[in-house]
Amino acid sequence: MEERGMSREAIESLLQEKKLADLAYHRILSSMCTYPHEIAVYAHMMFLESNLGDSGLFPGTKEMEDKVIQMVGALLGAEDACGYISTGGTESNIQAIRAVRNRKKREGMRDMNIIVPETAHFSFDKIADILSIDVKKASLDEELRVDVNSVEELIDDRTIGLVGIAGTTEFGQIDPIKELSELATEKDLFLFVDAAFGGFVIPFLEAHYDFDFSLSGVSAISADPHKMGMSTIPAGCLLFREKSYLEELRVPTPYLTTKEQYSLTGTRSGAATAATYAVLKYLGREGLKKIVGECMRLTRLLVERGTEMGISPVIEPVMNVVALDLPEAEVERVANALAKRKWRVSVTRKPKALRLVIMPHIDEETVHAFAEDLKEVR
Ligand code: 0PR
Repeated sequence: MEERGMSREAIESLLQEKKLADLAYHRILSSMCTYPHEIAVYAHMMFLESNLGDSGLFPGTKEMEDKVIQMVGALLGAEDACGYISTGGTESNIQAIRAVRNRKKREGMRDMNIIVPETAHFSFDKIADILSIDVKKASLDEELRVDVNSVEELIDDRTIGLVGIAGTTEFGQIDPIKELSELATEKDLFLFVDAAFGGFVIPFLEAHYDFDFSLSGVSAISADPHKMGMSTIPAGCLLFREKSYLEELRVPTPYLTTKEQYSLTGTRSGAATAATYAVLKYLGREGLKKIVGECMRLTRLLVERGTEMGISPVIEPVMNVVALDLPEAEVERVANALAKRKWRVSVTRKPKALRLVIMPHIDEETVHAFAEDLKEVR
């Protein structure tokens, strides 16, 4: 830091310069984030100083948090679910598994493991490290859903929980949560559904998928408002069916205005909570459904354009994620050639494919412009 501060104008121009270096979302097809809705931005700005880490000082924000948990719980099949607003999918994943780990540790269990699909987000590798548990990876079926037989084979007497993904990061696939729920019930295991991406998509799709608390074996769900919920970063929702699991995360906070805390972080943005509250209230289910509907229409359009040039998707898209099946040796070259044309795409691991996420910042013109460039560089 310099000894003397700079003028406001100088700072503004510095900020402008940095803003210009950042990419605008409109040609980004690799991200699960998007521009937050205008009403979310308005609410975020209004509650910038609000800290849910000491929520007794901000009872208005706390009320909004409780209301969001109730709204999202109802959306996901359990109006009386309990939980809190986290910083996003990674924190929610850590905390969901930490809750069951703590429960089992209290009961005297050691050397625990959980079983996740091979497609699980890399945050589960962090979980293995932070929580000192073994994270076993179950194999997939041909449609890139977790193979429930493989999950069952991996269960042993040290297994404390199963994880299913409703909206996989790379392929947007939904695991057979109903079968996992039955297995979890039969084996008396905790079942966590990572719906960080799918939580605000699946309820609004034309097809029906069982993936939420309406399945009695589902113990906890994560769904991120800062992905398809149109809110600001950082906003994730962690929900438990039973309060007793949330209680496993309780830490006494002697000198704060509240006696306890459940979150992983201490100081915690009330702004993103206000943003989430505002945008969910503003859009309602109808508004979210419209957004998802448009993303799905454009997803189908992109698949059509691909098919016209002889490129098919690895799986028929279930949600607004498309993985285009190019010859393995070609994928990186095509991704790089697209990058030269200012598109941002990503490449999946297994199978290797060109991954495109059709977020709400993508419009029809953009899909066509992208398809034309793809046709030229492939
Ligand atoms: N669970 C699933 C299924 C996810 O897809 C993700 C993130 C997480 C958990 C973790 O969520 P947080 O990143 O909120 O902690 N999925 C994207 C990914 O890692 C996130 C992302 C978003 C990546 C924007 C890039 C980007 O530009 O690919």
